[in-house]
Amino acid sequence: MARKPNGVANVLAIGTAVPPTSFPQSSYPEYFFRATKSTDKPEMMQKFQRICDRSGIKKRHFYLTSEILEKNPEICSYMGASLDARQEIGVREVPMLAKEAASAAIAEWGQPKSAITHLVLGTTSSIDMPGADFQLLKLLGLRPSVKRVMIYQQGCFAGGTVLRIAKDLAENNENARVLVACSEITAVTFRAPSDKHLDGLVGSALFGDGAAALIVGADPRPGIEKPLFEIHSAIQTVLPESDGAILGHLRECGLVFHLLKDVPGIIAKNLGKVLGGMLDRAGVASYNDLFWVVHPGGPAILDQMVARLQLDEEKMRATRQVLADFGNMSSSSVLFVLEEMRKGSTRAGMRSTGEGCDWGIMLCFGPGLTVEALLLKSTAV
Ligand code: WCA
Repeated sequence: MARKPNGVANVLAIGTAVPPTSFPQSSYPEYFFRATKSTDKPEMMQKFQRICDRSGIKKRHFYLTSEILEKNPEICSYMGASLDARQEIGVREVPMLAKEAASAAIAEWGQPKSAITHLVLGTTSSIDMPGADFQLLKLLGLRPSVKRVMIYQQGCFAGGTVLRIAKDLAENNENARVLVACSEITAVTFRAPSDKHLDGLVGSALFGDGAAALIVGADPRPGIEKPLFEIHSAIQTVLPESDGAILGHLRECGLVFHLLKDVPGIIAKNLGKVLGGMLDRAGVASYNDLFWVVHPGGPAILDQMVARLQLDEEKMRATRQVLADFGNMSSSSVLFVLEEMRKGSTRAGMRSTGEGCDWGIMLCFGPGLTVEALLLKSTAV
């Protein structure tokens, strides 16, 4: 009988990757309307400019450059049949970007690839058989007997899902070392603006490309593995009265996103109930005693959350930094925030990887509305 490990799962390394081409947000409206041949719609362009100006984003990275868009004009239409072109890109590029992030995580971990026992991969940017998990296994040259879990089409909350699953795998299988990754490419959602789909404008202003990978395992080997965060508990829940607030439909025209204006309000209104148990478990009195690793869904969500939980603005530092530098990269985003949390803690000379706090909450949300939250404990820097 295999023995169970003794301790909780730990994050042992983190790696991230983005496509090389970045687009400044300040000039994106002009670029986007030109690339989609929509410059004859000046009012919509002004609205898009207003959304970009309010986005809190400085730049985003995209696999889709103007050259690639010119070669794939169907992706630039509003609702034209384009799934084949999008899939050709996503099926190839999602595992490639995941490989880059995973290689960085494995390098930081410093252990041989043969020590990886499980692989959990999340994406909403492609779908295929065998899956992106299989392609990643091949690209990295992992052992064929690595046990894989592929999580498709869950949207932004999958950044929490992959870690929740990795925690269970790490804590129930002796010597398990789980490679966890999320990889997102906006080639599946990119489309021309339309006044019939104004929430689509919000997505075009916010979404970006990126992949992140972590190594997760229990009972870190002293002197060999350096734990960054302990994962103490994980929850998933559906928010009340939130049906239809975030939807994504994969059709011949690609993935079409719908976002109600109410999304920030629904999330803020329900967070207290969802997270109260974690506050008790951490044994702290105030949300300000915790560090926060939040999905950078959009500035309105962060603003309303800060107001409702009466958080100090600095608690959103890592999240707002990732939003500014990369935009909303769906499931990958929250893992970038975790990386920014520990890097920022080191840069600022803090005593712990949680910007000086012992306990913290990782939070992400997506279609459903579904919330994933994990209670983390920081380690010494
Ligand atoms: C709107 C809306 C609205 C404001 N509909 N018009 C990533 C990558 C992938 O490949 C795939 C998926 C993903 C990620 C998925 C997700 O994370 S779900 C996204 C969750 N995010 C949100 O729901 C966005 C939250 N909203 C915001 O952060 C802000 O509202 C926003 C940055 C969009 C605007 O900033 P604001 O609210 O401070 O400013 P305004 O002045 O209130 O809004 C600017 C304009 O945007 C207004 O129009 P106008 O003509 O009066 O200037 C609003 O009506 C409009 N607007 N939300 C349609 N959901």
